[in-house]
Amino acid sequence: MNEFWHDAGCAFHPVSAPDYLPVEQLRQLQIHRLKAVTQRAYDHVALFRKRMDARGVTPADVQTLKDIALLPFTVKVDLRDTYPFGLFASPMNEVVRLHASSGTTGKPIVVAYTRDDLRVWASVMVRTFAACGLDRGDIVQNAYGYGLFTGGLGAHYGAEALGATVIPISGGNTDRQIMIMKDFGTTALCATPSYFLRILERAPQIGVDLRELPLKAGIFGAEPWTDEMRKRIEPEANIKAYDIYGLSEIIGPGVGSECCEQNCLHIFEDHFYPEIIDPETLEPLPDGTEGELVLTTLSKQAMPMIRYRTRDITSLQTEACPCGRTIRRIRRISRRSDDMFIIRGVNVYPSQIEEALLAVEGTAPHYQIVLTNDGTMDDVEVQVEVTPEAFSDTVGAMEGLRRKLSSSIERIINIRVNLRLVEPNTIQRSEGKAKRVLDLRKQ
Ligand code: DLL
Repeated sequence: MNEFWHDAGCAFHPVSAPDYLPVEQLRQLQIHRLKAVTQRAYDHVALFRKRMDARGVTPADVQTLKDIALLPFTVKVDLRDTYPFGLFASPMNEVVRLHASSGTTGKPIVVAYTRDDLRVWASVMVRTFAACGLDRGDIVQNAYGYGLFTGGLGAHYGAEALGATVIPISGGNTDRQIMIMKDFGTTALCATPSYFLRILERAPQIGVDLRELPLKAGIFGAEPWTDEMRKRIEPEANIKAYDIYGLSEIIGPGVGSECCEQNCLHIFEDHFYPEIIDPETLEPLPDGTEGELVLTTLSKQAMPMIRYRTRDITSLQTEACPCGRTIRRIRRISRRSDDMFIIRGVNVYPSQIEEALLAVEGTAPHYQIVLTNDGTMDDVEVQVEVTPEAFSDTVGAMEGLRRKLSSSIERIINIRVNLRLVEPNTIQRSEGKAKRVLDLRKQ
């Protein structure tokens, strides 16, 4: 049992000092850094300079934080168009690391780090782990994939810098994950929430009860997951499941994290300046209003990102968090503006389906949304696994469950979808990011 655990929780940890800066001081720091990063991007990145020139804006026009609205946006396509190194602001002999994120099509996007960038990355990951109540003495099993994906090395160096003991196991090989968790006394697991579901499902099959292990915390991110999912996971594993957020273009994991309140994610805004915009009009939205998260890296050297449109939908919460951190929070990201699909004219997000399914007892948290088109109209089928207990019920009971699920979805999205109950273990399990939507319309 980890002796530090009980004192951790929301207690102030020295490594997290920047989380608690007086707001005025934080704003001063941000404006100072915003001016510097704008100048750096203007001086060293052709695409950015061209866009600023086209708008008739110079770095000297940025004098207050509000002036950020003068700056042009950056989007994912810009990274593709300048593949591989076109957005770098540092010479190659200062770039010490590259990562890449495989997009849905063609070439990946490439991101770069100087030595200082790596220091910042480790520091925001240290703050992430501290916010989730971890400290030296914790044994952190890192099941995020190592490699070009930022999850593995990002979490690795952060946990090490915190002084925790890191097990660099990477994703996959579930039986070995469980054995190590048990034998090494893992106290925290870093993984995608969908991979943790796989671990959760496998453990009893090999005779391990996760609730009896020293495991106390799950540091889950890299994909959307709902509060309903958390309600399922926490009691089943007897852990606290924390949501952490980040994206390769900005740094990787370490952009934001929940604290022990588990209510919205603090953004490490001394390094990543958040704005919320209307994705249609591109106008900034007031705090509390839902819109697209736009991030500007305030300290990145190798690859500064100015007003990067994340496509992630959330809102900024400005009320003080009871944990005492002064950095602002965002609501959990339930959806991306580009993962929406339209059925019979209605906009639907996968997270709405997840919320509806998990609100009903008798289902396993494994589902898939299949989109088809018969030549005239789009259709959707939601496939959900039932628990082995529910599966052995009578036909009548199964039909009752199907109807319950169907109306639970209808209550949330206002239309009826085809709902198919499938046998336990038929939906593919993920070792990284889950693919919830199977879109067969394009074939
Ligand atoms: O997924 C970085 C990461 C690794 C974050 C490990 C957290 C933990 P990318 O592969 O570039 O980077 O994917 C970034 O994943 O724009 C979101 O759409 C989604 N995402 C990441 N974290 C969350 C989260 C990493 N907590 C994209 N909730 C982002 C919802 C998330 N979506």
